[in-house]
Amino acid sequence: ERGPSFAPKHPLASGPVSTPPHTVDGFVKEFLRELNYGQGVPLSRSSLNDQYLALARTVRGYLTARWLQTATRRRQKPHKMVGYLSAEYLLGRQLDNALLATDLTAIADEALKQCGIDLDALRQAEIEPGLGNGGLGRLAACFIDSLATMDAPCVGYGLRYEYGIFKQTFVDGRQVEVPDNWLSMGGPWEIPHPEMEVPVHFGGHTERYVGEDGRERTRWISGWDVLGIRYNYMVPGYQNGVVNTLRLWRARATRAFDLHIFNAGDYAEAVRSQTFAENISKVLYPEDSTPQGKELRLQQQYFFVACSIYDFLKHTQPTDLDVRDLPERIIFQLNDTHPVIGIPELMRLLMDDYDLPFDEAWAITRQCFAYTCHTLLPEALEVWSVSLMERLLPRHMEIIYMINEVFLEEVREAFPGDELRVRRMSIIGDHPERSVRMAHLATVASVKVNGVAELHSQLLRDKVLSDFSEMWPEKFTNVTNGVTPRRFVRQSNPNLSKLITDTIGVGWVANLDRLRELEVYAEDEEFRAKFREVKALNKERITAVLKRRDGIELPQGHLLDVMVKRLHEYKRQTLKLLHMVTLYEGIISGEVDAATVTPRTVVFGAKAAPGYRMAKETIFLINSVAKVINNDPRVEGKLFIAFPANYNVTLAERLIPAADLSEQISLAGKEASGTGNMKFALNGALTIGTDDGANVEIRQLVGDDNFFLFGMDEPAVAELQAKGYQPTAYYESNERLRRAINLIDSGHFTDGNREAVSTVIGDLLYNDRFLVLADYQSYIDAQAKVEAAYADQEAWSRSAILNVARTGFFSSDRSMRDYIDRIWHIKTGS
Ligand code: HBZ
Repeated sequence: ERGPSFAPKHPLASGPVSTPPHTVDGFVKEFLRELNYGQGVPLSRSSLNDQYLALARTVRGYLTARWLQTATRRRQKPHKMVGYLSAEYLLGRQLDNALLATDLTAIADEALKQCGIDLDALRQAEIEPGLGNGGLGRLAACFIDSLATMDAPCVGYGLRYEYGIFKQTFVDGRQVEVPDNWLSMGGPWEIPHPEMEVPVHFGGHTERYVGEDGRERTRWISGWDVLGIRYNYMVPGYQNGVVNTLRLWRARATRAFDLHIFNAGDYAEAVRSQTFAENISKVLYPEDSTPQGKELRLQQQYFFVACSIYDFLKHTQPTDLDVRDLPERIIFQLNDTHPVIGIPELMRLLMDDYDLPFDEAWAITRQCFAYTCHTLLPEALEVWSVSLMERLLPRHMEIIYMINEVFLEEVREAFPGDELRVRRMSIIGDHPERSVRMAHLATVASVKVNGVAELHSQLLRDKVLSDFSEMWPEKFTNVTNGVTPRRFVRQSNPNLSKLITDTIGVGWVANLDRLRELEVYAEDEEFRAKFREVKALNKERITAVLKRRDGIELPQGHLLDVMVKRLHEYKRQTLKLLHMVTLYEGIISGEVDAATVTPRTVVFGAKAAPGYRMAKETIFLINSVAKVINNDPRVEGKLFIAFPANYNVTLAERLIPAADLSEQISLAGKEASGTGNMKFALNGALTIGTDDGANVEIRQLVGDDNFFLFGMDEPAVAELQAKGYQPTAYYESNERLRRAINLIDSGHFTDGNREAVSTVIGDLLYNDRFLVLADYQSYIDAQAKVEAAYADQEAWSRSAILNVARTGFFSSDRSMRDYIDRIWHIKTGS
């Protein structure tokens, strides 16, 4: 292996290459070169995939020059950097983003035209890398985009799953998962480094030994090892010449792994054990809550974190660094608890490899991590059984015990005589089995702990981690989430982007506060008309997409009402469904004249975790209700439900810009933040929402007149639950609710099959953990207000424009500014 740097004689050896020419001619040449020499085909014989791969490679070439330049500049003057540790990056398609970042869209379009190729066709050939479940993974992708745009020194670290989030299909209305083989057509955006292997150890045991200096030390004799292979992805800043790195790890078997089996002559067994090692980076776990405590998942977590920390220490930091200065060089941001095993891993390296005593290693480690929590659901807090930890990572388990011991001493000192508190706060829990509470470990070791919206951070302080916030109030902080305006406005909504740029100039894309300048135009009739034209064009675009992609024929001229997010009871897709059934029941019972109904199309997009029974039953129910409502002539085409399968980033980019109404209807106190809510508001949809997560801040910013608030707030929820919630009481006292539920229960939507809906209906009536029935009437009333407001198109447009103008705060650039100033303390720019 050639080391990371050597000293060649050639004058160009260390200099950064130059960017290929920014001209149509130059682009054509680069493209044909990739096609001919990269793909090995002449243009006249090339397939669509050949052309896509050649185009991707061409654009990547433009990025690479900037990437090398950025790395060289950073090496010359190393500053403290961020290691963003995340098990998920839900990146979405790369091509458009890379074209926009390099300002090559128009050039590429013209160059391809000269070759007789349609850029749009190639765009559609890209399979999106779906290396995440939902909000948490997409947030990581937005954050690294912003950090590159702000020229902040950051490496994103994660896993290169061979299979990302499953592809959702519907068979007879039920979700069927298909593996997402996203690399099957080639991975033009990644640069593998198979020669730079990182050894990662598992299993075995630890032993004490006495070093030459007479001091007792510990070593870990592992039971089996795998290798981490580095895959680099480029993360371009927006038209600023900066390209950062996303480094994803793939597991490969060691040679030693199977050699002795080979020698024993069992070839098949040798190959099987290789598969075992490589399984670690095989597939993304599709659960986005209720962690199952699966061994492979812990292997994944340790694997990517061990590779990442090793990579930083060996390759990224200046070679002359003294590990005692580590806190001036790096801050590792923990994206939820998934990378928290990195804390004992750094301790292990400092103690066992760098020979520091525990106290010194602990003092350093406690300055190198910060933790973001993304949930409030108690069942979502990760724990690992001590027995599994002892078997898989015995040295780490010892270190966790040591950490816990000194930590609990601190607790006893701060709260003498309060042994109940000591037990509550312990990193080791006893029930239902001895286990490691990863959120406690993260909180103890981190410089800062943050929630992802004001309300969420407050509830973390007051409820989930209250003992910790009493002990360390200054450790707790909030950073409200954000979304990247490059992907979610500039790229996904070109019509609105043009209108904005024509009105206030170009600067808003990297400075979203400037959207404020649009506020005055809310009063401008001509501007409002143009704004409506944009919405209409975007509705045409999504109509074409759904027709091509799903064979769905969207009715025209409807209010477009969108609820897209993971399927979860707390998010309450059933509440939206009850609303639609109520409208429908009103018509077929003859109570409401269909002619008077506001034409409304609801689009659902939602994947259910494959093992989440209630979520899957809800999907079936939505599809069942859709089929009946969409085909009942009594509705006169006024109501329509579309549920395109496989909602993903690519579909989001088309759907969100077309929406009139954004559904953010989780039970108050359950949705940590939400980020879809921000994307809708920024694209000029009005929100109907509860006082939950970042909805609270959206409403404060856009104003009550431009937001449809409904439902109980968090204290009211807590109160109702404390006094004992009875869903049947709501069912019995509310006639419209009763009629809607009865209609579903009668089998009306399931060909008379009542059994098919009993899981959802039974839960609503006799359990209803997320108070759907309690918020039903308030929701129905708010929807009536939506209809009244929509009837006045001028007023609606005014509100929609104000939503755009007042939500620049939700740029992930602002989130990153907050992390940089209040948590990381790093410098941006060189
Ligand atoms: O993180 C989401 C929150 O539910 C949402 O409110 C917030 O806006 C977003 C970003 O902060 N949480 C997730 O998306 N969580 C996961 O995807 C997840 C994945 C694997 C797990 C647990 C959670 O093991």
